Amino acid sequence: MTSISEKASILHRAARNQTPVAQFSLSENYNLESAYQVQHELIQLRQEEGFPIVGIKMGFTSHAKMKQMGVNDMIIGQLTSDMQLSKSKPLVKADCCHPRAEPEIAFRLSTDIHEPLTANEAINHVDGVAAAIEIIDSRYENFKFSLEDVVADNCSSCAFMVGQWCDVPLGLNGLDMKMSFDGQYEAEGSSDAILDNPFEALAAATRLAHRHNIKLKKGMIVLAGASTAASFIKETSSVKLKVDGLGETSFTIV
Ligand code: 0L1
Ligand code: MG
Repeated sequence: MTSISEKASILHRAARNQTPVAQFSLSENYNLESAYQVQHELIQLRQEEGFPIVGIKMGFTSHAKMKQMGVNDMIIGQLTSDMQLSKSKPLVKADCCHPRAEPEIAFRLSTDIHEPLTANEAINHVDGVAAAIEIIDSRYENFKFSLEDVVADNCSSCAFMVGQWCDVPLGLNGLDMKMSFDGQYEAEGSSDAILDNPFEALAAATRLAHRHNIKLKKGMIVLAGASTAASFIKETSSVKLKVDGLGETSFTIV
């Protein structure tokens, strides 16, 4: 049985060397609480490299994905500064194992949050909303994992791109989200697929952060979850997402 620290360093090395490893759950049982401890140690290793936490991401926020995984709750991962892409910081494919892109919506927190909030309360703690693309990349062979494995692996977090921050609207339902690879349509979904209402994903983030001892601080980014299944990035050199009412965002891949 590998310890919490060993699991964290195995996953950290796998990410830094782009060499996927066998999922732990094939050879041992461990619980969700231990998995979050691994995640915390993994994030500590990134912080020791000089990359602070800049946000969190929600996973399994669609009912279809929860059903596919046989789980009935979401998962939460942590975003560090090295994961954030920009116009001048492309995704370097050689730094990834087998990346996939997801169309998402991002929130920016306007206050620290110390307790679980409802969706109606959470809306008062954000000062920006934006179109966002998350790049997930499992550190496990064949992108296969148990619930505990994926939580330990920081919920497959790899990179993310956030568009221009917009004022927070009263509702985020029914927004069409279209993702294209190299100008070609790749996937389309509705913001309704994000837990029926992206503000509910924000509320769930406050609940899971509180439960798993993850701090939510003013200025942090919250990725609310995907509106479609993730798309494999193969020979792609640019990814763009357009969200009704929130504009568009894009990044390049080298
Ligand atoms: O929703 C997500 O960001 C994915 C969470 C982890 C599961 C996966 O890698 O598909
Ligand atoms: Mg995601």
